[in-house]
Amino acid sequence: MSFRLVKNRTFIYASSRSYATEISNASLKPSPYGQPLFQSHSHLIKPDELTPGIHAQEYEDRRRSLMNRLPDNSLVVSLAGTIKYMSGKIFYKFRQASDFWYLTGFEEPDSAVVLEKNHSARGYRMTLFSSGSDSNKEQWDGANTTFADARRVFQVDDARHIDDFPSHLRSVVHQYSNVYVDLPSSRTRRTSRTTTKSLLKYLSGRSEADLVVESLGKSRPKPLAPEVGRLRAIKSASEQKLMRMAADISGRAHAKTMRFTRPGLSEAALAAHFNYLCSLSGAQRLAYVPVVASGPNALIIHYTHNNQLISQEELILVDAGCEYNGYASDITRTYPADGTFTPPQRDLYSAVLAAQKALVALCHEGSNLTLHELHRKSCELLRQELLQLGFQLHPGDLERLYPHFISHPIGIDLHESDSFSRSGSLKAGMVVTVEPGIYVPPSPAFPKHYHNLGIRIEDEVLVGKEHPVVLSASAPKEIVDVEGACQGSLGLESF
Ligand SMILES: [Mn+2]
Repeated sequence: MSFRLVKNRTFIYASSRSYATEISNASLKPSPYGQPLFQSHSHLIKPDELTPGIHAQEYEDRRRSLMNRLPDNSLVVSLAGTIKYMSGKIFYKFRQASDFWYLTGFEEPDSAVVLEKNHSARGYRMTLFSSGSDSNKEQWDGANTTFADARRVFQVDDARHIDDFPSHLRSVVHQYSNVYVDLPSSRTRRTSRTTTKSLLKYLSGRSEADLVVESLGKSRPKPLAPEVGRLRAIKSASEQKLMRMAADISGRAHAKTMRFTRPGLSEAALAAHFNYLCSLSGAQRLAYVPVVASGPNALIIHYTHNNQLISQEELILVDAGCEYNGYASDITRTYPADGTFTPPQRDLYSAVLAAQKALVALCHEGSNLTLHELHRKSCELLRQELLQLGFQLHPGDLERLYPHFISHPIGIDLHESDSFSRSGSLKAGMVVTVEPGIYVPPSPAFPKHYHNLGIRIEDEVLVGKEHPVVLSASAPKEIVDVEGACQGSLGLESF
């Protein structure tokens, strides 16, 4: 039966171009490219796409929008990520720096791009610096993008070796009165004072660095992140599609992890199961270290030890999401370990759920809300719900029960908040989380039957003109659906 099917498919494809593609793919192992391209990975990338789901033209549009917004005489420098090491020479799987990736789609470490605003038809000149091909290195790590491919595939005006970066910068920087660059340590540790010298040490590790420091120093660089952040805040149609897919993969993994859960298992087993399901669906990694908190562990907001055992009648709080084709997802669900909420668990869950749904409904442009206002609403709603459950709320009590913020923007980064103002109104095309929670410490100030319950419900919401779209809808949220998923009655076979 299966043999016949394969033969039929071969017959159908034989007269089409896709068959030829399949044949040529087979001969492209190992891939001669530095990252997946249609020619080598047609199962991941369509012909016009530069990275899965995003066309080369969209990358061009992003750069153009950035350069159009900047004043004349502007120079933009964006730096790729570097490989991080776990210990000695043992490296972590590489993830590209977010802004660099947003502007280029280029996935190799130790690279940089320089965009010089000019009066050409394109409006700017793009120079990409990378490691280029190196046959010695290739035997160990596989191919890098050649400079010819950088010009052809990534549409750069000039492709050069990263070693030429400092001298190039030095030769052009004095021509520009506005230089936009983010210094590496400002991306990782915002509190530390960064110097231009550390940037160049990082970039080149060469003695001529000091000369370039002088050049940059005179031009007083401005931060690039807020400029790119403004563009990244509004998601394009293709970004929305990728984010929906990321949230859908994570949502279904939540549903299946509910089904997988039973008392006696470890929190780590649940985390592993979630991770496995996301990987199986094509996610490249988890977007963050997941929280799998059983019982009172849920009172620790960022509980990531995930190393205890699940007991009967406990709630499990899972805050987990995958990264898919460059976009993060972020979902929290809280559910009963043995499949049925106890009455106090059900009451507290219903309270958080009612508030969460009311807040989600506000996430459209028409309500003209800022994130600060959404947070104030969440405090009001949760206060009302808690009073109805018999809580006596004295000053400071609500902050104790609900100690975190309601929302953050999400996209390429899990928290796209660094350059996002909580005082700006929600605009169509933004994606934000809505994540109220209640965490009841075992204090005589609060009703005893709610002690040690921690509940958070978090969805990802695409802000619309007139209504919100919940991207994480595949994760069960209503009590009947959560209990159904835990007990195995929710269409999980469709995973
Ligand atoms: Mn979140």
